[in-house]
Amino acid sequence: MQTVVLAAGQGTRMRPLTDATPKPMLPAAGRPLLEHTLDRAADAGASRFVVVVGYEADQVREHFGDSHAGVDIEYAEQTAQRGTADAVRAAAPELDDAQFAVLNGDALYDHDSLATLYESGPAVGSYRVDNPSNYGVLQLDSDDDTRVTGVVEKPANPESNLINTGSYVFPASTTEYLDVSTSERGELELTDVLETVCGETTVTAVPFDRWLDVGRPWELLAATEWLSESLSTRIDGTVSDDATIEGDIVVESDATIKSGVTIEGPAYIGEDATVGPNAYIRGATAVGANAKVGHAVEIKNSVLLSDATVGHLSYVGDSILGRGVNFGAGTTVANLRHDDEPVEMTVKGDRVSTGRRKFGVVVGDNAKTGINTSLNAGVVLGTAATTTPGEVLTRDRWE
Ligand code: TTP
Repeated sequence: MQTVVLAAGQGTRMRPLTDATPKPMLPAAGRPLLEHTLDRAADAGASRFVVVVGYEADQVREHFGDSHAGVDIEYAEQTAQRGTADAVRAAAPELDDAQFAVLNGDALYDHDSLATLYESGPAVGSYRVDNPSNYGVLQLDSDDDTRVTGVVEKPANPESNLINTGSYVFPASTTEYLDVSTSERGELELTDVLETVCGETTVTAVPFDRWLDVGRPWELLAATEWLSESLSTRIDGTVSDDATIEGDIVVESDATIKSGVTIEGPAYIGEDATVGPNAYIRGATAVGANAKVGHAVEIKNSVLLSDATVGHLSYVGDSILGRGVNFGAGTTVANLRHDDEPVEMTVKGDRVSTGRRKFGVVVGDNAKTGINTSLNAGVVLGTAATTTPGEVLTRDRWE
């Protein structure tokens, strides 16, 4: 089935990690989110992809070129990010006159559920949650609870706990309904298009076993945890004879694991990366290409993007470090509150719970810490921001 994949968004809730990187290109377990989505869609039955690009479009085009997993890719450009209906409108001229799937390029779907969605069109992928009021909740026909009649955004009193995953199979005629009016939050929403389609034909809710929308920084850790489950050991780089490796670990070519290192997988060590000597890596950790983890450093359940360096005697837990970050020696991340409550973060000016008892810091590309910096749980250090030696950072610093 022809599949439109939305990858044009600005990813504002993911800042500073998206200051120069489109969100679908952020890596989980060593590969961009979008690559995982395309893989699963190809397995589920995608016959061709129309990838909608916009924000930092060239990074997507250059990475994927004109095919992935044996499936041809065409690109559609969404010049301004006006919303998901507008993104599909940008793709419409590329579509054949047949039903088509729409997926978000920054969400993860379980393989079998996606295959079921493809077989069940017209259909919407749905997911059961405990807190439906935070999502778009599916409205279902009172006589047939597999039939979708619409979507209500963030209802105070949700009528079900089945939410919209943003994955759809639409009939060909949907392209006639893409001109919707601007929603309350100021966007052209695909859910408004869906409402019209539900009035025209039967749309089935396909419950997904697993789904993850990667919108905010801690969800990138959740994506890494999920995708690390399917890593299987592959050592293409060099591992010292006295390093200890447990669990499933990928060590890419030209990566070096030095003497005295312990890695408890699942873990991913990218091309040309260096770990150790005497470092300790645990949890679902991914170390990007050409990153450096120095002597006696501990990294736990974290993501280091390419070219990040963590100097000797540092601790990084439950954190995300952007491209080219440099942590001075003795930098320590706090990842737990004294009151044991979930760590909070500020996202677009709002204080929100990460839902995680353990959560560390989010550091933008090329930020640097002075030696012996302490970073408090939930703090953001922005792109190219710095700290002085011995500084204790308890509030976000964006520049
Ligand atoms: P969102 O996650 O709602 O938007 P976003 O990715 O821009 O992130 P943020 O809200 O943090 O700014 O978008 C859902 C999907 O749709 C996602 O895959 C990006 C894509 N999208 C577009 O392709 N074009 C658009 O205009 C918008 C708003 C989203």
